Amino acid sequence: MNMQSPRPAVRTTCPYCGVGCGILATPDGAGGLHVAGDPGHPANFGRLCVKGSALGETVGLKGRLLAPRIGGREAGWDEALDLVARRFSDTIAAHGPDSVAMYVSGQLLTEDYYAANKLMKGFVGSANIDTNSRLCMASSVAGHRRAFGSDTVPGLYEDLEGADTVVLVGSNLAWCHPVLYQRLAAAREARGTRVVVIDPRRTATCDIADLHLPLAPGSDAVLFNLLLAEIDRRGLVTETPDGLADALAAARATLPAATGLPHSALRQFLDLWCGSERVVTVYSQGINQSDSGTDKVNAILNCHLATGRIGRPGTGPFSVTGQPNAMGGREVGGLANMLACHLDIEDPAHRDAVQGFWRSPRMASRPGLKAVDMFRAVEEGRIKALWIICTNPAVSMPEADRVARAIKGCDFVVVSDMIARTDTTRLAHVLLPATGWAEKDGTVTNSERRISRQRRTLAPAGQARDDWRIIADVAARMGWPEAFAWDSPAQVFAEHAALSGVAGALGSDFDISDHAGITQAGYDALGPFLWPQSSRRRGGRFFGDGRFHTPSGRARMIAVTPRPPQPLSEAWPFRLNTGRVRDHWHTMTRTGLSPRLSRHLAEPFLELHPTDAARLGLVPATLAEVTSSHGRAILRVLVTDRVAPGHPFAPIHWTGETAPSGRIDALVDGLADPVSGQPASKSAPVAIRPFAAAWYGFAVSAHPITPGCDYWARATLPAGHQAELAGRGEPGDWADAARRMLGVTGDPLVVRDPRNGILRMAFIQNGRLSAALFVAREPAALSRSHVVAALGGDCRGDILAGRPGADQPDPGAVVCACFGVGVNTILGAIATQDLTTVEAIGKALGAGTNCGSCRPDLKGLLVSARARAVDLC
Ligand SMILES: Nc1nc2c(c(=O)[nH]1)N[C@H]1C(S)=C(S)[C@@H](COP(=O)(O)OP(=O)(O)OC[C@H]3O[C@@H](n4cnc5c(=O)[nH]c(N)nc54)[C@H](O)[C@@H]3O)O[C@H]1N2
Ligand SMILES: Nc1nc2c(c(=O)[nH]1)N[C@H]1C(S)=C(S)[C@@H](COP(=O)(O)OP(=O)(O)OC[C@H]3O[C@@H](n4cnc5c(=O)[nH]c(N)nc54)[C@H](O)[C@@H]3O)O[C@H]1N2
Ligand code: SF4
Ligand SMILES: [Mo]
Repeated sequence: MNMQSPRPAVRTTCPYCGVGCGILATPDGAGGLHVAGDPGHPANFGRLCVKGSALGETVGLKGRLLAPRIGGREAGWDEALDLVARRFSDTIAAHGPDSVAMYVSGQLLTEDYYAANKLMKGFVGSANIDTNSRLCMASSVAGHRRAFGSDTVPGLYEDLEGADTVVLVGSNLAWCHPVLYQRLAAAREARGTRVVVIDPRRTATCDIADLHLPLAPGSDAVLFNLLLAEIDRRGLVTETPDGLADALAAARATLPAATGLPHSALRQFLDLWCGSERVVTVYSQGINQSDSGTDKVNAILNCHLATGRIGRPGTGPFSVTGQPNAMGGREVGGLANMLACHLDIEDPAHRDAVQGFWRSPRMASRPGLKAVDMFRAVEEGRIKALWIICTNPAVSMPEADRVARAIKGCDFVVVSDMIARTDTTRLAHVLLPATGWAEKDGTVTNSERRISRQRRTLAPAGQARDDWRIIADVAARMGWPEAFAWDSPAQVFAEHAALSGVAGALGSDFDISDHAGITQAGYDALGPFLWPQSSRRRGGRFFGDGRFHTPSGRARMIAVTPRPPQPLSEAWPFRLNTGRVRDHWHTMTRTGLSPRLSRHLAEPFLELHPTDAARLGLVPATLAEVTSSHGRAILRVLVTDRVAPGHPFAPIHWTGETAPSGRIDALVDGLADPVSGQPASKSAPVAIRPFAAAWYGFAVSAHPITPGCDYWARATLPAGHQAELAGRGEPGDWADAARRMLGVTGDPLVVRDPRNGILRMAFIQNGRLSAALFVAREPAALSRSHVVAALGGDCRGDILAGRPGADQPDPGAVVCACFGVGVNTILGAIATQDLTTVEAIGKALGAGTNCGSCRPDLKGLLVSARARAVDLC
């Protein structure tokens, strides 16, 4: 094969967030990919955010799991599959179907997910299959089912563009659904959409907010009850859903104090919402991840149901999904309390229909264990064989240390992942290498119910196999070869579509039976489409006709009595909020491979209000030790009034691989919503105190860094690696410690100033900088971008100054990841070229003109530059 021959672009779908952007991927002939937004895809019309744009940097073989492993040694596929099948079969024979479990993921493709659900519910005969969507969408699912009688997202993305008012509640859309945010920002620009952000924290999303309501954490149900009472007072109730009177009574009984919002802001919100016939309320994890998340979802849905603002253009509640296939997982029944195709596991007629379709020997007859309970059962030895696929629970589950211990103590643990070293793969008896995004074929469903093809563009890495095939091969070895005899994902999809026809006949909203007879060619050519797709119904919005999926056909309003979040105490006086950053994805197994994505925020941090910081004696850029009744973390202190006093924020992304003391879920309680089982991941009671570091450090190396000190956080660079470091005690021999840490040999150049504990070392090999270490008693003050840029380049001793010489500009921390434009460069250009708009910055420097993810940051810099200019006058 000619490695250089240009190949045509392949239409595929982004593997990150639930926006589900279409991508044109072109193999570069050397194992890599060029990616661009697909102008023809209705989710993004050609746009991509920074994570999508950087996909090409993450498809290499670095870090991949390339062959099956048993007990740490490489093994053949047959041996590994035989072992998995035998251990699962033996455990079931000895202890019954409920003694085994699968924990899967909203990042699996629908075909993978379908296979896993069929195996567990229909053939093992247990519903002990749950998914990380339990941590993500479970409260939305439960809220939808209570209100609509089905887990249906009624609206479409275009409704955000057609609305007069868009309310974003518990959603940092700018960072977490960037392309949808860009579509909203463009609509606002074009037609003056009013945007309300409801979030205790002032996020990047507030950049386009006409109104930001920094409500007290957990008080959303109070706010939406107040809204419902106001809707009633103004005579805006136009519909008569079931439960209307009780819901109104509960709403009228709700007092505003708990929101902590000033009367004027509250009034403004009520006026805006009530005054906009076309209103969309978008909600996400600030609502779902709560011990009363389902009630909060219903408090929102109530307002739309009472006013009939649902199912029509520019209206509706809108649960934006996190993972690329969170929706597809719900469609196949990946949650322990669902069946398949939105059918009910509790309904005998539904169970019989699915069992008949699958011709399966048995059928789970009751809901299985939800994630938190599942890992408790693992801990207690009730689950004796566990298969984890496409998720990293040792990091992402609440009480993560306890979950990791439970997995470690389990008799038999299988992990399917594409990456060799994660906090979870470390605990497995058997590791199965899965193909990654660019290597697999299948479908995903985005937040607006649009099913898109993900298409294979690269050959599988090493011996990696597709998840659906691995599951089917194990099922065959467990005795059910005929039921899992698919040859391709197209066949799995066809079967799923056929089953959805059976479900549709039983009244399910999810019905794509138009595709039941799809051929390989049809599957190859399949363009993005909205479900449902059947002779009964095709595409469009749900519920505009006032017909719902409840037995009465009417919607149900739920009487919500708001509950405050878990109380704080003297021992744990802070409520820790947790969430995402712009350029990283979850536990970073993929985004961490991209140097570009690692520049925006390179270590775990704690956003703390200035009054809290002052009270705790915490200086910016030092380290804080955060503890809870479950665990401990050490985080960089970022003092900011973006957060409220008493309510700090920390990101979720760091792990045992990247920053072992930054694992946030080690702190988070397993407390879950009683209806949905979704954990309250946004409100961990914690204590905070300074971490007594004797020294702070920053290191770069062309080789992998293995720090081994009390605090470290490492990240990938174009020419190697970097790490932030700190320790309580100093090593006896720094040069020796540095060689071990930085993977280098030889004697370094050294600069030392014992008075302030400054020690700087540079390792130079063949005239090039191969590693450097900067140590001080205070947080290392040096230009990281300068040192990073110097790594691997010609080097004289002057790198030990830690900053550029007077003749070299220092670009500062990277703001625009696409073009690598630093904060100093931007501030300099704003000042010298008199730039006043984000567009002008783009023209001058290129920053913000590709994916647009940094545009809120650029706007922030314009504001701070203006403030500085005023200060100087
Ligand atoms: N860059 C990036 N994007 C992602 C992901 C990622 O890892 N990185 N992950 C994807 C996934 S799986 C998901 S689920 C989504 C999540 O997307 P989002 O839900 O938008 O993201 P989060 O940062 O988890 O939380 C959203 C906001 O909830 C706020 N919040 C906390 N407590 C409360 C409260 O009591 N009330 C209200 N109203 N707000 C509160 C937080 O301050 C935070 O700003 O993002 C998806 N997109
Ligand atoms: N405190 C707190 N905790 C949270 C949250 C929060 O906001 N706060 N958010 C929660 C939410 S919403 C979510 S969605 C979870 C996410 O948490 P996780 O699902 O644990 O996070 P990921 O890093 O996405 O894990 C995916 C794993 O699958 C692997 N992988 C990728 N592609 C494939 C594939 O095709 N096949 C296989 N077999 N493996 C693959 C990756 O390498 C990685 O190890 O975290 C939850 N935890
Ligand atoms: S918004 Fe970004 S992460 Fe989400 S699907 Fe689109 S390109 Fe991927
Ligand atoms: Mo999620």
